[in-house]
Amino acid sequence: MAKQQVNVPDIGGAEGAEVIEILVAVGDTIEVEQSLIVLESDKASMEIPASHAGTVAEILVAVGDELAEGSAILVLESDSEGEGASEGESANASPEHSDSQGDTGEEPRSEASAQDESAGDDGETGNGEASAASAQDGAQREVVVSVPDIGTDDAVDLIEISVAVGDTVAEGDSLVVLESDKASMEVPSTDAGEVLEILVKEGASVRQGDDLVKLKVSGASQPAGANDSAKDGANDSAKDGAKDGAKDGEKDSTPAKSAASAPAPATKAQARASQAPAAKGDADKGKGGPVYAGPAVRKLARELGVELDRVSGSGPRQRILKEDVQAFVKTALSTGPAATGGAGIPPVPEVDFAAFGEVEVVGRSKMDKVTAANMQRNWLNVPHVTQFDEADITDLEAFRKELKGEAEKRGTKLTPMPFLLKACAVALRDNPKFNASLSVDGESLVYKKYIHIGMAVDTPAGLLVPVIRDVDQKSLWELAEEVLDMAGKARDRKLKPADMQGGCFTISSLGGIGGTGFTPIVNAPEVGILGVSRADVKPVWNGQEFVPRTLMPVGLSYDHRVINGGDAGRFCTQLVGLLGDIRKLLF
Ligand code: CAO
Repeated sequence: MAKQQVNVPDIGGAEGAEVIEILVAVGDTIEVEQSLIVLESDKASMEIPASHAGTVAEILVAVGDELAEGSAILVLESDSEGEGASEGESANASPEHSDSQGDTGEEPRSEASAQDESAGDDGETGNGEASAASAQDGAQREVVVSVPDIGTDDAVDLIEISVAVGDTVAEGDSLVVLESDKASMEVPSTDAGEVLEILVKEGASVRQGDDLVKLKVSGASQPAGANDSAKDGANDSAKDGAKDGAKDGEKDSTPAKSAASAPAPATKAQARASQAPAAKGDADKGKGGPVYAGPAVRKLARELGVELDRVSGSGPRQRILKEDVQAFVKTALSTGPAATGGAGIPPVPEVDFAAFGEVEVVGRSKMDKVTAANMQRNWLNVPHVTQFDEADITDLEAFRKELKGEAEKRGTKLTPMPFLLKACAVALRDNPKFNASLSVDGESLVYKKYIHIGMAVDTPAGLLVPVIRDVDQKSLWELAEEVLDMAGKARDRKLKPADMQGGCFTISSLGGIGGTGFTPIVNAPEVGILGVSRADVKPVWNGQEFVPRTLMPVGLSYDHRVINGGDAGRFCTQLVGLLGDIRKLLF
């Protein structure tokens, strides 16, 4: 097993870039070029791809760490000979640093030869080597800043010009913002100076090397020493790349000279990198589309805890500007959580309904308002999943009908509800997670050793949920009586607060009303609720023929922080099995 440390490649001069996402875990098998982490500087975001295949043995960074070129990212383990460096050796992650020399088996190129080649290839302007061309030497000279290596030959949109003629810019200031369908990146100024001319229009399609902005720069052209050092950087990269490539046997797709280019997303890694937040934006389609925002805006939004898909952009193509993020925060602070719905959720706009016809405004009861608040709290706090099934209650219904006379004699009524309570009690006993609650800090589960089940009751005043205690210890007749009693008290508003406390699980039956299925909201801190719909006779294939069976639809909603799909599947399967053959309730 060869171990190899993967380091941050040339990130185009960014001095410190923050780890904003780690995309792999220890034990993951990594392909060449697979993204490992996402780095973000104040100018660009970048995914750092793997230069080698292997298994992640160790991750050496954490989200929030500041990394620079050469910082260790992770250790890869690989068993294929020659694929990686030998144990303990390190490699820069960027494919730019793996040279084709490895393929040919040639000696690594010397620093000089790498530099010479780049000069020869690119001519005077050093296209790709430096994105600025000096027009004139002397105390004042003109420099044209062009599109740097953006990692693609395709044209990209220029969506924002961040400067105006006459502006004074510092080296590194953003001049324009480019955006492809997946990425956005700022092109920084290569020099300090004054903007003489804007050579492009907003909305133009541009490619690497296209001229963007002409600057008047004070002072002589870059001193030889400075150039040298830039070249040295490039050569070091070339040298490292050649060396790594020789070891790695991988192909270089970009000349190593990119190290000397402007600090814009100059390397392939960077260009891809800027895809990271944009791709994220694509996923965040709260407003029904991708989020258009530059890295600096994304950084500001992260710092302020603002979800960009909730912010309306006032820039071109609804691009979100810094001012938009600031305005969003101001509004959220001034309107407060009641109006916004909390958690930064934008309020539903107020509509003058009377403008469309006659209306009547009726105040809501306290109970309605409390129920609404509870529903919203539970809906927002609990990640819900609902599992559906159908219970074949043909035999249960036959048995229930047989007992109708006896129920009357007892002065009670035997609906499906007591059977549901009994079946749920058995399923809760056998699947104790459903009878548990999550501690407030999320660190533990509280398993309840009692089985108290809430029963949603539809009353004229609103929804009430009395709790039937120790369901597992009560007979069907006792349960039938209690269902009637509690439902009656609820409708007569005679329930005491204690009657509605201590539930472990809830049943909401709309079977007497109708419907084929619904997704009930978990009554937190409970973790499960069973929604029961109206049973109906349906044809069921018994292996030879269709036979009429009475099927009762059930929907089990659960808190996915506590319950997994497998748990819910087992609970539901047992439940419908118990209702399908009530003899099993005896065990
Ligand atoms: N399929 C077919 N028929 C059903 C049935 C089902 N799943 N469940 C009940 N029935 C039948 C009953 O057998 C009864 O018929 P009979 O009088 O002929 O026997 C009839 O429907 C009415 O039953 P019921 O609703 O009065 O009694 P119940 O014990 O089934 O339910 C209670 C009691 C309190 C749960 C119910 O009255 C109720 O209030 N349900 C509404 C719950 C609710 O609002 N949930 C939503 C909460 S979230 O908004």
